[in-house]
Amino acid sequence: MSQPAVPPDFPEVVAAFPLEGRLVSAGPHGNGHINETYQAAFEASGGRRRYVFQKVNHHIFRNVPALMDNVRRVTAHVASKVMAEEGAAAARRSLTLVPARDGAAFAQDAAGGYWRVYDFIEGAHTVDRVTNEAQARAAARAFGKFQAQLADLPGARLHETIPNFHHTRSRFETLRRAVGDDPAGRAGAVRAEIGFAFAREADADRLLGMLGRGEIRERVTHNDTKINNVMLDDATGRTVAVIDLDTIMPGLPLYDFGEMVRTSASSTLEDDPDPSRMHVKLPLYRALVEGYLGSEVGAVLNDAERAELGFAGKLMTYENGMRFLTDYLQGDTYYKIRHPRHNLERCRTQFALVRSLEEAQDEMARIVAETHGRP
Ligand code: ADP
Ligand code: GN1
Ligand code: MG
Repeated sequence: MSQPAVPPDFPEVVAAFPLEGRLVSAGPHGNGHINETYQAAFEASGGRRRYVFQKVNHHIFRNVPALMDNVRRVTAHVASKVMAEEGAAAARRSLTLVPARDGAAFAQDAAGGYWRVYDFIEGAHTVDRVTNEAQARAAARAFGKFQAQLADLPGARLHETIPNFHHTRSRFETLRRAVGDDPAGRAGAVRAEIGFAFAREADADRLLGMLGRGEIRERVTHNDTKINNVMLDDATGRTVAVIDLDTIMPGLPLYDFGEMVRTSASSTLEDDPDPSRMHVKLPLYRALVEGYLGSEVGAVLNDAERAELGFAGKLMTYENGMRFLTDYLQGDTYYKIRHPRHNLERCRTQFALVRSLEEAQDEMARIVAETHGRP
């Protein structure tokens, strides 16, 4: 197999960071939808060492210096907590930023692109789909613990790296505008999906209403708790570190839990082209509830938040389905796609999961009540 590509200006990017040794290999890495991720290996006197180079998508993240300020604060805070708990073994339990030669948390290339470097977390991997209950429980425990670690983050309110990121009313209005403008001429062919989204408009306001009434509160949240944003140990399968910190900002814990349900209690991949294969798997849902409420965040959540753990999965799946549909209508400007119907297929599979979650609401409520759902 030939060496996979890196951008032509990669050597200049590498030179902006004080890394020891000679670059011996580099290539694309991971499976994210947003950033460009590469791994690079260096040969130095002390041996071989790998790093992750990421070009942050600044069309999506409009203020990268602010984003990197969040990342710097969050990685330092989490590292100090993990260090206090685990000592030297903590090195791979959180992302470690490598500052650029000028001390900044990122470097810019000649075209104005933003690059950052993390230590490579060795001996670990990510999965795009949960395959067993132990994995779901462990991922939920890791994300729950991570949220609890951020509960006492010192300093000012974090920057909103994408304004209104999980503001479902705003996501709904963006979809409505895309349907009206129809810039790619695709709306006529997706009336069923548009109708599905519009029929659930009231759901868009449910958590926002609770927030407005003070029943639930804003906290520091991860906001992208997809299963492939937690690294798992190659040997034991245990969770190693929560990654992908770009959307850490003020949010609702229910967004994080809902995103776990969407990606970790579902029967197939997010972009399975056959929506009939997609449904909620209740044993995985139970494992998520147990892992999440059994983690340190269990002591942080109030009763109103617990009561919405069933709805949260539906809301985030609905939101993601709307976002994929919006991107399809807008001509595929946001997510990386591999073929022209990719976003539409993702939308259909998400909406199939919404339907399945609706059918399972009572049972999910029972599972929450049976677990640690009551104080
Ligand atoms: P995106 O926002 O595009 O999803 P991520 O930060 O999640 O970007 O990175 C993409 C993938 O790269 C991850 O799913 C993971 O497999 C891998 N990855 C990211 N950071 C590291 C790291 N520090 N060590 C090893 N692998 C990593
Ligand atoms: C994106 O970056 P990645 O692939 O982890 C997206 C999430 C979506 C997800 C859908 C910044 O996540 O919000 O839920 O795709 N991230 C951003 O797979 O938009
Ligand atoms: Mg990711």
